[in-house]
Amino acid sequence: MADMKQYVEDVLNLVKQRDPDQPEFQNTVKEVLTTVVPVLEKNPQYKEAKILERMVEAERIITFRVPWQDDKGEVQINRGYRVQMNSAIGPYKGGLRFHPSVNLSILKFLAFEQVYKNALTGLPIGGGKGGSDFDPKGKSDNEVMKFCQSFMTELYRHIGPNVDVPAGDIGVGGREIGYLFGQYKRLRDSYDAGVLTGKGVDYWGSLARTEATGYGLLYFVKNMLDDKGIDMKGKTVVVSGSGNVATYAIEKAQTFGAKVVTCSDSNGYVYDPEGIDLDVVKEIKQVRRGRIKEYVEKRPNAEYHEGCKGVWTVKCDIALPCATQSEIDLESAKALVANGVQAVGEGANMPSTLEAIAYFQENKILFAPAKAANAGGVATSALEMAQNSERLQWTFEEVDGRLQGIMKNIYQSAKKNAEKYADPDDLVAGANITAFVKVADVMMAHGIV
Ligand code: NDP
Ligand code: 2IT
Repeated sequence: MADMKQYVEDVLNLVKQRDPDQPEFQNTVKEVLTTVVPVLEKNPQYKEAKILERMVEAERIITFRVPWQDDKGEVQINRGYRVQMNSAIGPYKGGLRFHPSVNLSILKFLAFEQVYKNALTGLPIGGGKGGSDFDPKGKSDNEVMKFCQSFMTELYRHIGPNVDVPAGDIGVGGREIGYLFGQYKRLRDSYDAGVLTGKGVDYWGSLARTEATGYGLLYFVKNMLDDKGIDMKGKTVVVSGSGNVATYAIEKAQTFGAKVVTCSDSNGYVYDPEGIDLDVVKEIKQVRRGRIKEYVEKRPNAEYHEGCKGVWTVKCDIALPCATQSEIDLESAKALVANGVQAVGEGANMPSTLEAIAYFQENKILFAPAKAANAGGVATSALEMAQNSERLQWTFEEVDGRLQGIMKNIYQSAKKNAEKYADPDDLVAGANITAFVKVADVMMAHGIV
């Protein structure tokens, strides 16, 4: 045992040495590697083949200049990235994030997570991530289009339906995917629909892709609660964020009979004691691209609080972080536990810090880790790729039915490996082990590449 623990320590030190300025990447690598020690023990061939050292090194990283002109005619320069982390199981697959905080550490953490998340789906996709420090907030449609066209003018040479298939993430939704696809099509002069997912349903997009991450999160959490005999009906739920994932998480939680009392954006959160009115949220966020504080204008009994961290002090049975990384730190985890939270389901990527996860686990809180719980989005992207390959579009019910089956399968395989290798309720270890073994075995089969 000591031997493999030491091997993991050595690789973590190597990552720290090579990328001292990449804390997010170091954290996600630490989370995965420390949980797979028992499988390394049983499979010494992984160490001989230096599987861990290979996994922590991206296959390829592309960075590029994105020049564009704003509405005033001023020239703007952003930085574009694509991290092609691992293509063992299939073409690189993963979203694009447009947010001023984007840097290589954040994209490498997201790309690393994506490799194992994608493996969990059981579908043939490798892992990657990309994006830019471009801030879409306050930009006109014309500026967003100009930016997307310039971004794609470089990115197009690195992607393709069998090479690398980007999709959305923070700041990249249907509008951006439309502009990106339009420019790709123009540059290639070929209708390669499978090069991007999250497309509009009238141009080869999949029904239910928009809803898939939020719905999938709730399917996963429901599986986890059902297993413990806990009914979601009547439960009080706290959600953070008010973007794509948060919106459809709220929608499905409400369908399951839960009462969602909060949502937020980066400025603050709203608390609605009667339950969030999702039509109001959709009108503010999807139609007007406004701020969440406008919610109280339509719902006088609701309260708006400046600052998004306070959302975790609201009493609830279930917490669903659906905004961004590290939004639940140890202090917030303590507040949730003190208020009696029973379950936490991660809709965002790495929303809980390592200290927060440890605290939830010490306190026996049911914990659904991001790479398992939010895999429904990318799984449905893979279903979109399948539909594009056969040039057919499945019904909403067909896609949603498959999504439910995939989320159940992810839950069951994570649970099985938690029982086999760790604490039976440790789905962090269970999910990591399931995914790691799959990726590692395929890398072994491919030889030293
Ligand atoms: P959106 O851009 O649609 O929404 C993001 C939401 O999070 C907004 O409400 C935004 O508020 C808030 N937010 C963003 N950054 C911060 C921040 N630094 N602090 C506080 N709030 C913030 O993105 P998505 O809903 O698509 O993504 C949300 C999370 O889910 C991300 O972690 C993403 O990686 C993850 N995810 C997304 C999937 C997808 O299919 N879209 C799939 C799996 C995971 P504001 O408007 O003020 O910025
Ligand atoms: O984090 C994620 O899984 C996503 N942003 C979705 C990626 C995708 O390719 O659909």
